[in-house]
Amino acid sequence: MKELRDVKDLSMDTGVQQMLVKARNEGIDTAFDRASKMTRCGFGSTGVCCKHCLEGPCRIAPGGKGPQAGICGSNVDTIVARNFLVNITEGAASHAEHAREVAHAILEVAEGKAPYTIQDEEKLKSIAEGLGLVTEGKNINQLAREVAHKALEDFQKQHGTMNWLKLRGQAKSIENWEKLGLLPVNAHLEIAKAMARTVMGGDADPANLLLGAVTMGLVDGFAGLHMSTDLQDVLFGTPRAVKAKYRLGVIREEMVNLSVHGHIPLLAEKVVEWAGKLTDKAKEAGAQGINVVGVCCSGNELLMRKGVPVATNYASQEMPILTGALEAMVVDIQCIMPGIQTVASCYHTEIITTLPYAKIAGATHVEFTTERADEAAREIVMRAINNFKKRDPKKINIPQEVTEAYAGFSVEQIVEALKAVNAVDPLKPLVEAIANGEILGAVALVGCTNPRVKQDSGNVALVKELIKNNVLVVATGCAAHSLGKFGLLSPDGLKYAGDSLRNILTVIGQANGLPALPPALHMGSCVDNSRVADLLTALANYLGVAIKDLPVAGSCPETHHPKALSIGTFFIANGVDVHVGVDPQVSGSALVVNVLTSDKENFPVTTDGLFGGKLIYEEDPVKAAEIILNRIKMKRQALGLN
Ligand code: CUV
Repeated sequence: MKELRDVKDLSMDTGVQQMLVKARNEGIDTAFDRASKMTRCGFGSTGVCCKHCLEGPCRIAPGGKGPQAGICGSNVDTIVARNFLVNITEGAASHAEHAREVAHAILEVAEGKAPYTIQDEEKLKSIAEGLGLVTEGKNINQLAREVAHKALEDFQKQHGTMNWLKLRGQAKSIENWEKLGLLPVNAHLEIAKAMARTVMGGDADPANLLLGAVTMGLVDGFAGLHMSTDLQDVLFGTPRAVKAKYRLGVIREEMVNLSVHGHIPLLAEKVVEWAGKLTDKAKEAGAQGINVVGVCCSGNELLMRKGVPVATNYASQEMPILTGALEAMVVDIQCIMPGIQTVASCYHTEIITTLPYAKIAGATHVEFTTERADEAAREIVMRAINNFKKRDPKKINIPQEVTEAYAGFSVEQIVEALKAVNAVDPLKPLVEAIANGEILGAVALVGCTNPRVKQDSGNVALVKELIKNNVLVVATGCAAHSLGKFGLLSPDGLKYAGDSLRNILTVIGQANGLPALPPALHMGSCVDNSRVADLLTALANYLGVAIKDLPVAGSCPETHHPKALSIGTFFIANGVDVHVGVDPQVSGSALVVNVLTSDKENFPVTTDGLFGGKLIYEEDPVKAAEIILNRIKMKRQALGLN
């Protein structure tokens, strides 16, 4: 049995460390300790294990030792490329399903069948116009219905190109994808096709499989990220800057604590609404009120629109339960560790699953559909209230640290903030600062935390290095939580920034009545990486260039999920370099590694050559920052900037 690691090596977050000690004292297993005990499979981690038929599993040993082809004759390049495409398809399918749920909800709202009200009519109108719909003379529900139908077409149509790709893609990127024959028709068709091409006896050309991965990245980007964000903004409002709190200290002993975990805000928003309505019941139970806290991307959705505090991010999702003061954790889809139920079974916490295709054995299931959103949310909150009396006071131990952070930086909010500096031409100050080098470039910090690596350390170290070099940082997902916990979503974090970046963010902040803008702007959940793409599209269009020409990059130092690979592929398809700090499990094939990571001068066919962006794999965050900075400088030079 492998040794457990010192808790100081598991997370930067002292509250998480405190809970890990508690877990060990109580004999409770957590993801961090399971990660220490788990040996990585040498074949699986390099992508060379093929399990696509019953002749195998076959695996190709590295270094030319042993068989160099599977029983069917697949070589290592085909096996690795095929596994990569399968991974990306899983990621894209997750986001497409998320978007489809929201599109379906909008249709029901428009038909008066679901208890939500459309919050951003202006955005609805602009989306409708972008989709080529006639808006004049139509009321909001009519428009919402037509937009929902256009969205659902992206899961049904048999010809042409996905509507959302034409709505949100940058023209120069679309031109390139069309030339390469990569445009997706509809999300479900492409996902089914990817499953069919990765089956035994299907596609056996590694280069072709990798191009299939790019199409899947486009499915994720448009029928996942963009569609989700657009329709969620319509339904729940477009985020505006908010101030909120981070870390386990947001859990309050005197309150009924209910955490919301997962991804789709349809559930999360309703839980917040009902928590507000049932305060009296909580008081009857002896609590002072109801405290909803966020975990992972549901946490981000609620933070961005409502300023709901965030308890923790992915790797430490079991820790809120270990405080002994969490009455319930309600979940929907994605990134939910089944391990939460094992921990909860040692406490009074009730885990509540809500969707028929994402249950956990042992958990309570309260089926959530949009039609019965109110009944379900009421039941969930009442369950939390009823659990308050079941607490064991001896087990309560809540870490006290809390940090303050700003979030809510939608593109609309960023543009509005810039208008305070230049009302007529808001992007001008930003573009000028990039042009004269005051801002070197921009990087989106995205993705997760991973129990195998010290939580938050890669995300924080990389961003400190970038802002020191005057790179503007935007952030999403659990990576943004890392920054929030360590002061980088607060103006105080500017002490780590280079002089010229600090000056610019101070000027913009002060024009908006704040001491300064934070060094990293929190743009939302993982699907809100669409906001990053929108910002890049706006900048590229302003300059009349392609996104691939911009001095920008994406970075994902601590990911764990295939979704990160599909989102990354979407950005690479747009010509944006994407760094990952965790092994993408393709190293078994030199061909695949070269296509994805080599510069265009160094290999005949690369994503760098086809799209202008490449994958960068580097585990050390400081070295990764250096590579990113060099690529940014290279792109600046190509634009004639120094
Ligand atoms: Ni979708 S994908 S751990 S919740 S960011 Fe969080 Fe974000 Fe990664 Fe999951």
